[in-house]
Amino acid sequence: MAKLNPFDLYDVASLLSEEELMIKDSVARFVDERAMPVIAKHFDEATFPQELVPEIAEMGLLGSSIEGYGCAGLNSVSYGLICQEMERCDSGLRSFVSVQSSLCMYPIYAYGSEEQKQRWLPGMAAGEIIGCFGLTESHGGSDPANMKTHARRDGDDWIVNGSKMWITNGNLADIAIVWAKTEQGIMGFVLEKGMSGFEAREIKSKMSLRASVTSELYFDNVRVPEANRLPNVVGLKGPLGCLTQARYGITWGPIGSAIACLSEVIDYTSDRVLFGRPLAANQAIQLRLADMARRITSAQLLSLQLGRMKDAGTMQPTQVSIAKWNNVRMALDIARDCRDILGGSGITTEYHAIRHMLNLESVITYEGTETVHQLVVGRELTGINAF
Ligand code: TGC
Ligand code: FAD
Repeated sequence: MAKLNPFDLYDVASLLSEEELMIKDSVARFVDERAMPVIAKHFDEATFPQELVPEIAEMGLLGSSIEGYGCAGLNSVSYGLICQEMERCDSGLRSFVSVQSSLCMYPIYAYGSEEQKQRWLPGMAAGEIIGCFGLTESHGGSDPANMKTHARRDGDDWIVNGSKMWITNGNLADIAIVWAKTEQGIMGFVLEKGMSGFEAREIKSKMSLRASVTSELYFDNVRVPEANRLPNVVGLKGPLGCLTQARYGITWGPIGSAIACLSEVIDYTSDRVLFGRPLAANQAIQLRLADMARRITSAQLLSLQLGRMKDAGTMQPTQVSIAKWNNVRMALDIARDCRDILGGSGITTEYHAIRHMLNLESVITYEGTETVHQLVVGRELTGINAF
């Protein structure tokens, strides 16, 4: 019998098209050759690896699902594989791609005017214009309907006041997609760096997502032209529609983190000799490794089927919630367990596990906390809204 691939026990690769495999392999090569060598240093120094952005853009990884406007027009499974390979390196790298693609380019593409698409999307695909997405506010991210940020019409402009919290890419961004209450309902505005009264302040002392920029955004009477309002959506379904896109990608990303951690401990436990035999020869260790592989396999199948449903146009938000909940929980548990198996070595960033473990503490919170996704599923099952 052929030896199985420990990181693809159900041969999910055989369910991918040639194009999907090619994309996965080329992103994997980029990650191994260019991103892996620098990531621990960036995490230690709490810096985002901005030097990688031109190559990420060159490979067509920004807004990869969009047709036209300089974008690659790939399918959803390919986008998922991009997220998986990026997060095999670091959640921060995947976050950058998620935010730019699903939270900034997607709303311009889905809710913007033709002029807005022409104005921003090609530069964003090229990595020359960086975006951020401002929905969360400090008084409660799980309940965005309760936002305080508001916009008031003033002639041909809008006046935006308020603030946003925990915004990925905030201090890197040239534009911010900001969701604000208006008299007509929640609307999306494209704020530009340098607009008077618009300020980003980086959040320091993070123990998680250290290789990613996270910021607070402040709006003090920011005058925003009507031409910068996304005209084709009103209501919470606007931002939530973007979250569905990003959460879909996030179901794939943590599979990458989990594979990185498992791969590392398979090597480590094979080499490390304790009590006269390799650590991997102990039943207690093999049980743990087997459990990790079982959970990774389930997650791979869940995300692949989700991607196929997305490409077929049948995917529903509740299905995304199940996979986001399952796959992030899977990866967080695996990263924590791998950290333990590495013993003392597991506490430094020389090994991947603790970095992934700390990152996944954010991933389980952002894009809907684990509880939010559980309650979405509960609502589907019972028909009762428990929020
Ligand atoms: P609810 O009444 O359920 O819905 C309001 C309207 O929105 C529609 N809708 C959705 N549309 C698309 N996708 C979804 N997932 C949707 N969920 C709901 C819904 O049909 C309705 O439309 P309409 O036409 O009837 O008005 O809203 P609710 O206020 O009860 O909220 C439900 C809840 C709690 C699930 C929602 O508020 C929620 O998801 N909260 C969590 C917020 C969240 O995830 N924030 C993430 C911020 S961004 C981020 O974290 C980026 S991290 C990026 C990175 O670095 O990778
Ligand atoms: P809260 O909503 O205050 O939740 C606190 C706790 O209460 C959680 O455990 C939650 O599960 C629980 N809870 C909430 N409601 C209920 C309920 N009804 N029943 C039971 N328990 C409940 N946001 C953006 O808009 N853009 C970004 O780019 C972005 N990037 C981020 C990057 C990082 C690194 C982090 C950490 C966050 C980011 N966020 C971003 C914000 C993120 O989406 C929020 O942190 C998240 O939605 C949770 O909101 P909160 O932190 O205010 O927690």
